[in-house]
Amino acid sequence: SSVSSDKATQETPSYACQRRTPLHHHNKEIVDALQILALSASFQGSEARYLGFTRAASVLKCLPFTLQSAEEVKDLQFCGGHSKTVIQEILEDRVCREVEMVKNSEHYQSMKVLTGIFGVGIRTADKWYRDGIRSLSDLNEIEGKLTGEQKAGLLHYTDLQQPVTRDEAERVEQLVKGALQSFVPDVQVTMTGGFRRGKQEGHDVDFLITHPNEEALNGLLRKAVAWLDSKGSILYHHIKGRSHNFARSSTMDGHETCYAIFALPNACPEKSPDAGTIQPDLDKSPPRNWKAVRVDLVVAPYSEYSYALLGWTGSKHFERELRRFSLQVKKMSLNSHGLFDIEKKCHYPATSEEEIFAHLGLLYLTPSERNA
Ligand code: DGT
Ligand code: MG
Repeated sequence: SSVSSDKATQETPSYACQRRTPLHHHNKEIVDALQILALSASFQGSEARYLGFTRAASVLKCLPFTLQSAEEVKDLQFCGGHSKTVIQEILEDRVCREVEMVKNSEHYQSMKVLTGIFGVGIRTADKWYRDGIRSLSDLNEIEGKLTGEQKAGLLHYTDLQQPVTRDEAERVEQLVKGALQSFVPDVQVTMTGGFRRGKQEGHDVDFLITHPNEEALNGLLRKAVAWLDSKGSILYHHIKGRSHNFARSSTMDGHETCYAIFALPNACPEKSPDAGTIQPDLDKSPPRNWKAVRVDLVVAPYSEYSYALLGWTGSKHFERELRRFSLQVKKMSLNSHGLFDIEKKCHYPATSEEEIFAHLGLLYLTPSERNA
């Protein structure tokens, strides 16, 4: 009908950073399917196909209605032919054969398990796959070749596969703040990543740390992490130092960062009415009173804080689009440290995220509108 095709032909700005992408949207089934194909493409090393499916999924996240007929798909913008075929098949048959094939393929399943290990990227997982490794138990044979990070990832695999809840993230925040404030009482700590965008669960908890006085940040991360470690709160960590001589124009980010696995103590149980009754202890092994949780701690100097906040809030696709827009449309290079105008050869300082959007000539999007 003309009404539905009008809905689909409404102008969609081409970059994800030019549109509001809410956390909850109307086309979950199709978005999930496209994201499986995107992931599979990335497992196969095909960056172009990964981007094609990711962009199509991201466009659907902004649609203000649920797609119902294959007819509506024809006019969708920024959806390639392959993605459109997938969407139409799902609308007509409820399932897409290609997606089902991917989900059942040995490569996809093994890569999903292997890249799910902390410290294992696509390249490592694919190399292992080509060496015949299919599952976690196969990794015991090459245990000696694993990095410290990967050994820790394997050891805490089951816990780290469980999503981190918002309540757990807030308890991590208390731990982190307590440690940092014991050295610098007025240090600023902000939870970033998916939780800042309004997600109720995540794969890790991300924090950004800053202070108006740059001196106060010197050595702070190492001291706070050592303090937490001494209390038994840390199962694994490594700190990447600040890279002082990194090129401002590069896409690499060089903030001092701690990649950690925390032992998060369980929440105190609510007193139940029969709290006093004696329970028979059938299982002799003492119950574990902590959960392993992935935590990233990033330190940014005050002058770069807004750029670091924007860069660590995500989503990953939103960040990627923001940098692509900056470069292609504005001829500016954006990263978590600042914004550089390539033609005018100057930096743009900013004291808020709003200012950065303004520098780029973009409508301001709140964190919860950046779920691209
Ligand atoms: P999740 O999976 O629930 O934790 O989802 P997010 O959105 O929190 O994803 P995460 O934790 O992987 O990353 C949060 C944001 O931080 C993401 O948009 C990109 C950014 N980010 C992640 N790793 C790095 C990094 O090494 N350098 C920089 N500059 N940004 C990073
Ligand atoms: Mg995160």
